[in-house]
Amino acid sequence: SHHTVAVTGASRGIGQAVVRALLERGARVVAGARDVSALEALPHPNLTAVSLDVTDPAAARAFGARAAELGASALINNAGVGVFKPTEEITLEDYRRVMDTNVLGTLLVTQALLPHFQARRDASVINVTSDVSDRTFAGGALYTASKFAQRALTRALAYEGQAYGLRVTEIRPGMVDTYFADTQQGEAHKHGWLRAEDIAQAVVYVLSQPPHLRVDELLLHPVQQEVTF
Ligand code: NJP
Repeated sequence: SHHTVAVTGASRGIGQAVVRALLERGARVVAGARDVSALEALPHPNLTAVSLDVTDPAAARAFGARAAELGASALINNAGVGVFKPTEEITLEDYRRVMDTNVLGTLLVTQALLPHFQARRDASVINVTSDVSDRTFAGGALYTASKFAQRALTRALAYEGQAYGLRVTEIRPGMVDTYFADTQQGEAHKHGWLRAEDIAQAVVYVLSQPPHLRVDELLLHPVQQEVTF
């Protein structure tokens, strides 16, 4: 692949695996996260590390500008956080952190690249949402509200992007063994969960399609996860 791809939340977990998989495929990658030292721990001639807090409009604009300058043809909105609590325990701070990162962050970074993508007419946006972007559960109010909203942003962009050849994809992972929701990678109870690399391969699949094909959505679960649709 000769793409230049912008990836958010690239310092660990799924985002880091996406960066590695794309670099292995010969892509140029513009990787953003707050933990720049983690981004820079993966030195590669085709990797540009950018300090990015997706909730910061100026940082999102700078990230988009850098990616546009490097000729980005794809954006992977992957940055995200999870807080799981019963409704009565959700604080204003929880609300702002989850909604700002997952919803506002997706909006700001997408907006930062859209003028460039509108001019190119062959770009792709992949939003890593969740298998719970259309269902919920006890303790999931805040997180699933953010993922329902992120799904809505994704789908509205798909409609709008038709006018300029934009291909928009929602990747919806079930349980993935990462650092998600203040956990550690490799914890015993996560045995059998999806690996970050599994999601990275889904991203590679979407970006490898011929120009006439758009992948609207991919829903991916570990076999051990309960069937829920
Ligand atoms: O989580 P983790 P995942 N600005 O914690 C970054 C979704 N998902 O890889 O800024 C910029 O290992 C953070 O970087 P840093 C989930 O909702 C997961 O599992 O340096 N970046 C780190 O690189 C999310 O959308 C599961 O702290 C920010 C990355 O995000 C996506 O998968 C299930 C940021 C998080 O890495 C990746 O999560 C599911 C900010 N303000 C959906 N805040 C699952 N793991 O089971 C955070 O359904 N990041």
